[in-house]
Amino acid sequence: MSKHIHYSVRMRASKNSVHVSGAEGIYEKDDIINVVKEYTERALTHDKGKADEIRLAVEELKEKPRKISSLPLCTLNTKNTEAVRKAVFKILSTIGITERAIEEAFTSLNIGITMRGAMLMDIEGVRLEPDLLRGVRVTRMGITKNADAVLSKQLAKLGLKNDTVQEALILASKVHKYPMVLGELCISDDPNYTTGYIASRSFGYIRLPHIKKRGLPYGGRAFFITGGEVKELIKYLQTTPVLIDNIKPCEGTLTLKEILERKSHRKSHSR
Ligand code: WAQ
Ligand code: MG
Repeated sequence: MSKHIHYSVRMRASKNSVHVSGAEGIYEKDDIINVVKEYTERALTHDKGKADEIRLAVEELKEKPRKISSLPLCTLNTKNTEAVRKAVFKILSTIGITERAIEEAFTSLNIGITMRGAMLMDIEGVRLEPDLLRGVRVTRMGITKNADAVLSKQLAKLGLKNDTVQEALILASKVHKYPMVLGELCISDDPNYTTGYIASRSFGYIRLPHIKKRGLPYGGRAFFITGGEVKELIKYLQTTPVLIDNIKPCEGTLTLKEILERKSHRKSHSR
C-alpha cells in the first residue's frame, strides 16, 4: 500500500477574480478522477456564488507523504468576543507567547485586510514572513480514507459535520507538527462563520465560538514561531507532503478551567 504514488490535488475557484472556494488533499491515483469531480462540483455550487474560473492542479508527489496524527479537538464554551480574547490570552501565554504578540495578532487580524496566507510572528509579535501582504500558504496536506471516515464520525457525533472544521484541523495538524511553531490563532474570512480556533501541541485544537461578530468579511491566521530557521519552516509549510492517518480524540464543549487543568496533566505525564 505505502509504495503507491501519491498525488496532490488542489482547487481554487473565483468569481469576477474574487476567490470563492478552495480545497486540497493528497490522494492515490485511483481516486483522482472522483476528487476532481467533487472539487469541481463544490466550486460550482458555493455559497459565495458560482465560480467563473476554476483552477485545478494534479501533481505527482516526488516525496513520500509524512504520516502524522491529527491534533486532539475540543470546543471552548465562549459566549462573546470578549470571553474569547480573555481565553486566548490565558491559554497562549502559558505556552510562552507574550501578551504583546497576542495583542499584535488580534490587531492585525482585525484591520480588515485578508491575506492569502498566514502571518509568522515571533513570541514578541515581530513579523517574520518575507511577504507581509501575502503571508505563507500551507499546502500539500491530506487525510487517508480511513482517518477521514473516523474523523467524520467523531465530528458528526459532536454535531460538527462540516468541511470547514475538518479542513482547518488538517491544516493545523500539519502546521503544529513542526517544532518551531508554538501556537496559532485563526479567524475565518467567511462573514457567516464566527467560530475560530487556537492550536498548539500542548493544548491541541481548541474551537472558539464567537471569535468575531457576524458579517465581517475578513479573517486570517497567525503562527507564533520560536527560534530556528524561518526558511526551512516555510519550505515545510509550503512543500512537504503530510498525510493524516490517525485521529486523536474529538471532544465536546469544555470550560477554560478544564482546558487549563488538562495541560498541566499532560505535562506531568510526559515527564
Ligand atoms: N495557509 C495559510 N493561511 C491560510 C490558508 C492556508 N492554506 N488558507 C487560509 N488561510 C488564511 C487566510 O488569511 C484566510 O483569510 C484565513 O486564513 C482564514 O481562512 O473548528 O475557514 O479558510 O469550527 O476562511 C475555522 C474553523 C475555520 C473553526 C477557518 O479559514 C472550527 C477557516 P478560512
Ligand atoms: Mg474562508
